[in-house]
Amino acid sequence: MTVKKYKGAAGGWGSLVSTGKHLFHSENVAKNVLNLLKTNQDHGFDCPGCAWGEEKKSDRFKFCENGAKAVNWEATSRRLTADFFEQYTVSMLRTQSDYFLEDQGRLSVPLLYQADLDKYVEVTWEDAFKLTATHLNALEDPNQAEFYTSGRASNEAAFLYQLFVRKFGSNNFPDCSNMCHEASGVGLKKTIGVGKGTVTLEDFDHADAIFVFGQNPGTNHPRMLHTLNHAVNRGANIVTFNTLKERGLERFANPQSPANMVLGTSTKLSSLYFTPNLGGDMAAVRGMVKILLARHEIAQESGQQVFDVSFIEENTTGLEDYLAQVKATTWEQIIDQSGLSKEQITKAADVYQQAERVIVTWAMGVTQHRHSVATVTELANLQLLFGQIGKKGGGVCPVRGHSNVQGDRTMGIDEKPTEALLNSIEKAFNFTPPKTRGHNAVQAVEAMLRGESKVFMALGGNFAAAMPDTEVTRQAMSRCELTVNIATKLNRTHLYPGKNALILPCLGRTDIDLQQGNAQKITVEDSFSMVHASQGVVKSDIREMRSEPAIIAGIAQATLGDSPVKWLDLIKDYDQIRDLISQTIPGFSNMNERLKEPGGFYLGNAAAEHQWNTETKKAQFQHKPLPESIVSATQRALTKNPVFVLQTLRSHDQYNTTIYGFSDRYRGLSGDRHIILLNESDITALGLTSGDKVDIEALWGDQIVRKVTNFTVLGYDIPVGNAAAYYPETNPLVALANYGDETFTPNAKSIAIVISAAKKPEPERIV
Ligand SMILES: Nc1nc2c(c(=O)[nH]1)N[C@H]1C(S)=C(S)[C@@H](COP(=O)(O)OP(=O)(O)OC[C@H]3O[C@@H](n4cnc5c(=O)[nH]c(N)nc54)[C@H](O)[C@@H]3O)O[C@H]1N2
Ligand SMILES: Nc1nc2c(c(=O)[nH]1)N[C@H]1C(S)=C(S)[C@@H](COP(=O)(O)OP(=O)(O)OC[C@H]3O[C@@H](n4cnc5c(=O)[nH]c(N)nc54)[C@H](O)[C@@H]3O)O[C@H]1N2
Ligand SMILES: [Mo]
Repeated sequence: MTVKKYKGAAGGWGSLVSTGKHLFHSENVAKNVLNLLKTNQDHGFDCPGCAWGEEKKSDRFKFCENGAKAVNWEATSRRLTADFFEQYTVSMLRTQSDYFLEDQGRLSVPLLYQADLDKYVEVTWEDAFKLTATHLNALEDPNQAEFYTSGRASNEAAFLYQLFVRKFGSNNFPDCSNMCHEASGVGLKKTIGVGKGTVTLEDFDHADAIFVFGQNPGTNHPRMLHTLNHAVNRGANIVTFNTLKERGLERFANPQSPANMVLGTSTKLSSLYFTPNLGGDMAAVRGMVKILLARHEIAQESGQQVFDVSFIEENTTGLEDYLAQVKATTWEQIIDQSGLSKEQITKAADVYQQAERVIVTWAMGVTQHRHSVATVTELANLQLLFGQIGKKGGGVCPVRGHSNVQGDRTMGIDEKPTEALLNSIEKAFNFTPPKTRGHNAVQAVEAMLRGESKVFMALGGNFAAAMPDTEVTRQAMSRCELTVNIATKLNRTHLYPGKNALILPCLGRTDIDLQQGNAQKITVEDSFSMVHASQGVVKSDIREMRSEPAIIAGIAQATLGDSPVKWLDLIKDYDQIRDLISQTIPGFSNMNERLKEPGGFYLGNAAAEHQWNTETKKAQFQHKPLPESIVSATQRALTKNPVFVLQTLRSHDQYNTTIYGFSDRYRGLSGDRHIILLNESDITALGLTSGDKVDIEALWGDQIVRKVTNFTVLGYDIPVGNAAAYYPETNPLVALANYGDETFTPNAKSIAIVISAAKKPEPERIV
């Protein structure tokens, strides 16, 4: 395998050709073309790809290449039935790749694990619900069950789920958000009082500069490239901080622009592109603030100002402590940790200062480090100094992952619910929900490992593959008395059943959801707090599949009876669920009526209106020192060999744990996912050559050896000392206890590792 530089721009013909290939693969071409045309249209379904918002202007694409993959993989005509398990035991399936599991098509009948046969067999829905209810009701304490949610679940499904779990008596809501943007929520809440982004999509039309940190939109939020492209065409500056030179952030060709497509032209997106060390963003931003502070102090001498002093005075607290912290941070620390020079940081500060309106966006490159909350608050501090929060064309924008992960939280999927939420549930449903904090994803695994939690239920997702410390997580799952997975496709989690296990096949976004003969819509919330309806268009061969709300209602009815609501009546018409949401969740009053507005409705953002929902009722500057180092001295002391910092990231051909193929097109990589990217000089220093096989071992400091073997090392444009490899293959390297301060988010982007020549050829790969 080699690295070929991708010469095209992101988007362009490459993405159209690829979209066509994926349409073909799903064996459903006609239907899928229909699907694409209805994705994110007013009467179609919300793209299950990502949480970027919808452009209102009709000249803009409503779907992207990777949205197309997500749609087509879901809308495949292949069906997995119980016959499949006549050929395979669960143990046999463990030796198959994730790609193989996914490729078996949609789950179409409820399945029950039979431990003696090591197989799943068909079961009726009624028996599946009964078995679940029996296990749940047999627990000594409701907190002995874990209720996971992955961010594709609709608002309606999530609302019912949390109501069921709270009435059952627990706040154990491990959530994919715990592995994702938790730090954004925690950091923003502390600083500006709202744990969500403050901008709308329209703000991007007014920004003078957009700073993009730790994010690969070309692959993960392709519709964002269109927004950035429009901003550049207006003359806005894009400044990127990314450890890798991501093609999508360098150049973009709009597949819908005749000039771009016929003439082969493209737009240069980032006017400045910096490649900091992994975990170096906080230091880089601290450096920018240090420069801007010095300029502010000089300006003040002549009665001028660089910071927005009146905004700061009116709206904030904590400025002095923060500026003292900035002054205490040395340039030596800043340069060493960021890996950027003072000149580079000065250039970034220049663009920032010259822009009247600035948006700062970020994703996993910021949120999956130990000091992620501190990095998020540093970004928010910067924006506060210049009064950017709430300004038209300015603000903070954590770009969410799953298409409804933000909405699920809004609906109450939260292991640490607010008083206000619990009070309104009590008022609306006349029972007292549990007040004690529940388990997040890491705590859920720990509780299952200890044997304390005995039931694991998942509303979507692929917990056993997405979570760190793969072996440990799988052991935890296997120890359960019952595991229940509500899913569209077979995945690795299903291969680690508890003593009893169910797989319950559900409808996806693209499918028509008929209840009482009427097609139902569901709703989702995007990264910009816009809530809109989504309605499936595919009249599939749905066999025994049921909708997520119907499955939750079935389980709830079997477990709790008609309490606190008549579950089965509710799902006859989802308007009724929405009426309950209107009664319970702030911002959703009159929901059914407001959904009729084209494009849905805006939930609003208090911080953007300068209402600060913090303890002091002001925006609060935070004042954290930089982390001492990214790899601790104790970790370094564990080896005499060179230590690298590894990030685990997504290829262009995957959706989280779903692997579509083996081409990481924009990075010029294809054929194999078991690779590790290193700077060419680091490869030489290790006595290796690009293309050699290596073993990778994590440095954590407990007794467990965390190792992956036989990866191909490849020379790449990456800063010295940094490494990159794909997730989920490298999840065995992340210790369960290696999580962020204040978040419990696994540190998937800063894993201390050592690399050595491979010891022996590996037997066949499992994942
Ligand atoms: N097609 C597709 N779309 C998706 C997904 C998918 O898997 N496939 N997943 C969805 C989900 S759940 C999420 S959360 C998002 C994820 O969206 P991203 O956050 O874009 O996903 P990652 O692949 O983890 O990419 C991290 C990016 O940050 C950079 N980076 C890593 N560490 C650092 C750092 O310390 N500093 C800086 N400056 N840069 C760094 C990496 O080089 C990479 O470009 O995408 C969503 N959309
Ligand atoms: N090392 C490392 N680990 C990571 C990350 C990383 O960057 N590095 N990223 C983390 C992040 S950001 C996230 S969000 C998590 C993702 O963690 P998850 O959300 O748990 O994982 P997914 O791969 O998105 O889940 C895919 C499965 O969801 C099911 N599914 C798909 N659509 C639907 C649907 O409509 N309904 C239902 N019920 N099921 C459906 C299918 O069975 C499919 O196999 O992984 C995290 N883990
Ligand atoms: Mo995510």
